[in-house]
Amino acid sequence: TEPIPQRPALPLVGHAFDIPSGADGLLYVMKEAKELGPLFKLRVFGNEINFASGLDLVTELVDESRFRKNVHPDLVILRGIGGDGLFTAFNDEPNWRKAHDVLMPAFSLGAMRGYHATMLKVTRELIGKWDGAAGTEPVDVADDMTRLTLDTIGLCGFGYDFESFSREEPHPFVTALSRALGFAQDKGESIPGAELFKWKQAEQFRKDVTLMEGLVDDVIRQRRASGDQSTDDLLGRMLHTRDAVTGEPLDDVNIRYQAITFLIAGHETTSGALSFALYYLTKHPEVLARAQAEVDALWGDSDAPEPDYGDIGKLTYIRQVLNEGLRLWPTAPAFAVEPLQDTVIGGKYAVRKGESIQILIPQLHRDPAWGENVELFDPDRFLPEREEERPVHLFKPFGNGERACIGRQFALHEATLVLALVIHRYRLIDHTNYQLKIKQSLTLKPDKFTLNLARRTSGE
Ligand code: MNH
Repeated sequence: TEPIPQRPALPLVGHAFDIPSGADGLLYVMKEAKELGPLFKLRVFGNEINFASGLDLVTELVDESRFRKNVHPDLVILRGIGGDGLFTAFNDEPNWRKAHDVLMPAFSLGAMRGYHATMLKVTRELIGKWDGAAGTEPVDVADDMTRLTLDTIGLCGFGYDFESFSREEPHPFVTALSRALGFAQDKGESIPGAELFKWKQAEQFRKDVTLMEGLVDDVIRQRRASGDQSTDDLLGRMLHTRDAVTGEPLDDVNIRYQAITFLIAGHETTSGALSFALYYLTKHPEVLARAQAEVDALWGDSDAPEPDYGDIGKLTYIRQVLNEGLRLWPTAPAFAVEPLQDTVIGGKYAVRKGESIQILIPQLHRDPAWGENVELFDPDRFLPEREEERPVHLFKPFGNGERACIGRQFALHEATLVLALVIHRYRLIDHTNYQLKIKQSLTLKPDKFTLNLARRTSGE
């Protein structure tokens, strides 16, 4: 075997000083992957991190008979927010299987039928706001998409209305969340022990977590008090169904962690995906024209289209646009795996049982197997007839295997509906000649992307 490629490192600190913080850190590891190849190692103080990206290597690493999800140190920090909720649960924590089984039915394709009307209602609130801005003032795309996705998961999952569109400022949950994520990220990157000097931030972190917990505790209490026994949303399922294996319901502490997990995971990534899609549509008028032709074919020039559940499946080009955006900027840009046993990967690199290997999704999504010009935004890569020839593991925006994203159908149904209605109604005016800058806080978003909107008149 050979050692895993790595740049010369300083004693003790390792590569810590080479890695820029925030989104530049992601761009840095992507550049390193280009230069060092499909597998390389970074060391940040005591933590060693392997980064994998080539198609062949990733195909090996997603084999669940040899590898499983790795709950790496950054995820362990996030357990301070999400506890043993699905996203941050250790593989062998019994609550993972229990909650997974209890919640799965709420994410079936059929369940989307039940969420459709609520998703549409929230989209109309976005449109109400954007109608007011059209021709008058620019809109902040990622901020408004965050309003939309938070309200959607709040209502669909918990019957709770964040009322984000009647607020100037983000909901306090969002402010607390982004500060808490920032603290967690900072903690992961800083010198071990440095947190001793960051007691003020640590205290703020505890306050932010308390605010989020307080909100979900209220929601749970209200539902219990209402006597509502229905099981057709996430909260109803968690409160009123029993796990088939143990015959037990989820415990109260776990329900709180699941609620926080879903409120976070259910909105951060989808809002980023919508924002990137709008960015690329703005920069590619020929793609926008095709997408508008698709929605016009369904809804004509109606001022108040009534998309029904069945329409979403017909919006295949919109779906291609979303997928191509997720190819270039998968909004959850990495997931980690670990070997079940000591093993050799890539034919020559020894890795130990439990060792963390991060799969760098944006780089996998730029593998030469995508063809030439991988940086080019081209939704035709996702033409239905080309899906079959694409290697199965070349596109992994939702992670892998049993720990893959449970909310994938939910995200795609919501995002397809929203994107379709938005481009049906507006022209997208790139008033700043926006240059893409990525913002990272756990997930990726275009930073400071604003658009001017104008209502479309027929034929435009
Ligand atoms: Mn989601 C896991 C990406 C939307 C709830 N999600 C994951 C993982 C990726 C991911 C990648 C795997 C992480 C890992 O292996 O460590 N998720 C996305 C993307 C979108 C998304 C790119 C939108 C676009 N996710 C959603 C939505 C919800 C959701 C919407 C909820 C309504 N995701 C989850 C949960 C998990 C997860 C819960 C953890 C699943 C598990 O481990 O059992």
